Amino acid sequence: MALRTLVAWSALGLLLWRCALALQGGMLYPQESPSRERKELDGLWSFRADFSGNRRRGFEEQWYRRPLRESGPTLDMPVPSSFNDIGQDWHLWDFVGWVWYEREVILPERWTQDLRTRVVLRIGSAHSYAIVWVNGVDMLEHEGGYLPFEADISNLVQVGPLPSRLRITIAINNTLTPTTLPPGTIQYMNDTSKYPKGYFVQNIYFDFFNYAGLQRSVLLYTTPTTYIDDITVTTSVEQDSGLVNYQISVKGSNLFELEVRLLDAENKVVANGTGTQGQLKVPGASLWWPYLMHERPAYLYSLEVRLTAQTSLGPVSDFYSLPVGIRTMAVTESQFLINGKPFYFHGVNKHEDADIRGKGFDWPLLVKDFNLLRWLGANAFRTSHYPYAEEVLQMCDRHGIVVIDECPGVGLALPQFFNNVSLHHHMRVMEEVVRRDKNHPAVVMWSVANEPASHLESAGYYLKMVIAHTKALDPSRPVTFVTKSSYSADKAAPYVDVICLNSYYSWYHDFGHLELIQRQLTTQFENWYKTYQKPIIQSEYGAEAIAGFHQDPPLMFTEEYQKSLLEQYHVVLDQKRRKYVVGELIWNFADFMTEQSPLRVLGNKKGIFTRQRQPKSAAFLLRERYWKIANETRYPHSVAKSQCLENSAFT
Ligand code: GCB
Repeated sequence: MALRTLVAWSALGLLLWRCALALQGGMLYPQESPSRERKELDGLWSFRADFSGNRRRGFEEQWYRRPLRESGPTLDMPVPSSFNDIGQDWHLWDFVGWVWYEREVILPERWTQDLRTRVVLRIGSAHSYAIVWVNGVDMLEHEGGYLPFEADISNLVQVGPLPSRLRITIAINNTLTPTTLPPGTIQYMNDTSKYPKGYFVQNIYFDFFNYAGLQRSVLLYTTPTTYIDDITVTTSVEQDSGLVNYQISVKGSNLFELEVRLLDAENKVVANGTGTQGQLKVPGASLWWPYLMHERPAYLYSLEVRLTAQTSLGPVSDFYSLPVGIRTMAVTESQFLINGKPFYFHGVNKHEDADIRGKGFDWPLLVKDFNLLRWLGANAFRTSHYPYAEEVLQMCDRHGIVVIDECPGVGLALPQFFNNVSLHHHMRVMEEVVRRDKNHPAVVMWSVANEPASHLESAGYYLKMVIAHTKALDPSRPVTFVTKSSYSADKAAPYVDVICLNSYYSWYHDFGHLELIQRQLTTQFENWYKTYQKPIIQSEYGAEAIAGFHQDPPLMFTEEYQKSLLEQYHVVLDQKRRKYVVGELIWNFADFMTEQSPLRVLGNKKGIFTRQRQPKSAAFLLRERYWKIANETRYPHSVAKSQCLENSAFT
C-alpha cells in the first residue's frame, strides 16, 4: 500500500525551517503564567455604526481622536457578540460598512511602570477589516475575520504618570469585496424608479449570515520584554516511544537560555531538553486518540518552556506551557490513519452562530455543543466555513474531537475571484491559520476552501498554489478543499490528499425522490475513486427539517424526510466505508442563520439540532449510527457506552 502522506519526523528540520520562513512572529494563545498576566476586555463597549452615505464620516470627523460618545449617539454593545442581532433597528441587522467600537481601561501599575514588561493588545477576531487606535494613535490594521491579531502597545502605555488610562477604538468594516475571504460584491441599484439614489446591496456567494463585529474576546496581556514568541511542536512514534519535536522562537534578546520539560497528565516530568530546538523522547508514551477510538482518548502532555535572559534592565524570565498530544497521521490510497489505525470520521459540520449573540463566542454554548457531540457519538467536525475560536480547538484537544480546520475560503463562486490579489491574500490567511492552530493535536487536516468553482482552469491553478503553500507551511498534515464539482470537471482534485465531496441528492436535485439516492451516491463514489484512488469523505449531505413538521409518507421539510434521506445515504456509506470512504459529516449540526431568501425559512434548517440545540428526529438516528460505528472501530476492541445520559438506549 503506497503511503501518500506520512508523518516522517526525521524531516523535522525541514518542516521547522519552512514554518519559520513563512510565518513571521508567533500567535501563542495568551495565558497566565508566573511571567504573564491577562486582562480581558469583554463586556460592554460603546458602539456606533456609520450610516453616512459613503460610510466614511467616522474617518472624516476622526472619531478615534476623542471619546466616541462625543461624536454622536452610541449604543451599548456586548463583546464578544455580532452586532447584527443586538439592536431593534433593521438597518443595523443588515448594515454594510464601518462600525466603531470603543472601550476605556485602566492598567495595573506594574504594567506601566516596569519597563521589563511588554503589554500586548490582542483582538480574537474582527470581521472583516479592522483598524485599531489606542488613545487616538493608529496602532494596527488587519484584513480578514475569524483570526486573531495583536499589537505591542508598551511604548504607548509606559510613558507617564499614573493612572494609565487607555481608550481603545476599533473600526471594523464588514464589506466583502472580490479580494476578501469570503469574497463578495457591492451592487449599486441605479434604477431610480425603483431605488433611492446611492442604494446598494452586498451580494454574497455563501449560505450563512455575514455576522460581524468583535465576535471573540479582546484582551490585554503581558510578557517580559524578552519573551517566548512562538513554539512549534510536531510528534511521531517510534516503536513504543513518543517523539516530541519542538522549535522555540524567542524575541527581544539573543542572550537567553531555554529549559524545556515535558510533563505527563499527572504532572510528572517525562523528558527534558534545552535550547531553541530539539527532540524529546517519551518511552511508553500515552498517545492522543480520538474520542471513542480508544479506551484512553485525548491524552495530553504539557510542554513547559522556561526562558531566562539578560537585558539592559536586568534579568527577565518567561514561562509558557503548551498542551501536547502525541499522535501520528498518514493517508493511504484508501485510508486515513491515526496512530497507524484506520480512522473513520463520523461527525458533523458546524457553524459558530446561535440566537442573539450571532457568532459571538460563548462558553455555555461551547460546552453545550460539546455535550451534544459526545451524546451523538460524533468524533469529528469540520470548521465550516472559517476558523473557529481557539477555545473550541482547546476543547477538541481535551475531548478527542478531530477537526478538519477550514479557512474562510468559501463563496469563491465567480471567475473574477481567482485573481492574483486574492491568491496572495488566501495564502496569507492560510499562514495565519497554520500559525494559530498548528499545535493542536485535534487538527488533522487543513481545508483551504469550500465549494470553489473548481471546474474553472483559473481555479485549478489558484487552488494548486494555495494547497502547495499550505503543505509547505505544514508538511505534517494532509490538505484538502471541499468540492461540489463533478469528478470529470474538477481541476484541483489532483492536488488534495483526501477528496471531500458535498452532495445533496433528493434535496437540490430530484427533490422528493428519495429512491434515487442510493444509485446516485454509489455512482458519485465510484467515479471519484476510479479517477483518483484517494480516500473520500462525504463532507456534506443533509436535508432541511423544520422542527415539529411531520408527515407520513415523508415530504420535504418534515423531520421524517430528513431522517429518511439520511437513511438512504447511510446504506451506501456502509457499503463504501469498508473500502475507501473514510468519513461522513452531516450538514449540519444545528440550524443556522442565513441571509433572507425565498429558499430559507429564518435561516438554514438542515440542522439535526435546532438553533436552540434541541434534537430533531434525525439526531436520534445519527446517534444510534455513530455509536454503532464507534463500537465497530474501537482499539483495542471493546464496547463503549454513552456516558452522557441515563435513560438512554446506549447506557
Ligand atoms: C453547501 C454549502 C453550505 C450550505 C449547504 C446548503 O453545499 O457548503 O454552506 O449551507 O450546501 O444547505 O445548501
